[in-house]
Amino acid sequence: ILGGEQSDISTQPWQAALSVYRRRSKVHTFFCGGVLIDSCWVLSAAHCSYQSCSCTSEQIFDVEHYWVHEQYDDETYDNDIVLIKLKSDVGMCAVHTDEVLPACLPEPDLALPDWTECEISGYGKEHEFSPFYSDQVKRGHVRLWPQSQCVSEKLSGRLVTPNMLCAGDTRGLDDACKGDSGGPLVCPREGRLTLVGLISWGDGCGKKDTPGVYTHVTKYVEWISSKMQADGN
Ligand code: 4AZ
Repeated sequence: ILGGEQSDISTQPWQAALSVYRRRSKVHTFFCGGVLIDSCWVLSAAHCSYQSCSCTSEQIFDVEHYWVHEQYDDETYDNDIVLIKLKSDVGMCAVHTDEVLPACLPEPDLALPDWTECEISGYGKEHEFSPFYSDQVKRGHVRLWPQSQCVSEKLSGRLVTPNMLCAGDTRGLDDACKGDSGGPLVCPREGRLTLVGLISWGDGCGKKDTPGVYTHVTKYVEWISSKMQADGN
């Protein structure tokens, strides 16, 4: 997260981190964000899914199974969403605490006003060319761009589809960056923060008048619940 501020995990209790565990060195290497949406279920970006272990910062789980969206396009990042089932022997994974709590999914017809002020979070880079990820979760403030301005002209010509949404800081400060992808864009909705986007891609980080691009979660609510139901949840 560029700009923004150091946050506390109890303010971001749905924030998940994906990492690979290397047995030899006994080191967890972080690579992407994620969002806890139920005790055993995490959403992340499909482009994060070519790895194999999932860990929240306070409660750590292996991945039992994951479903990359059938129409995910590795070139354009269209349908950049993966649903991850956490492994558990007892049918329950994440236990609700002050630090760990699932995010609310939106209703399938949720449409928020343009420029709604929302929040992003993650452990990603604080500067585009920084070699490091942040070791503490950060949060940033971005506004939802009108869909009419969320177009390839604003993003170095890269394709933007209706399954994507744009959000950015009108002050030109806060933005998501490398390592934040898969993590949450949450917006206030009837007094609660609701998951609206997954951090997906952008033209660099924190460039003036250039929004970050997010997977439009509202379009996938049916897809998410059908997968969860088919798995017997
Ligand atoms: C990334 O590489 C990335 N500024 C994510 C978000 C943005 C840029 C890059 C948006 O994961």
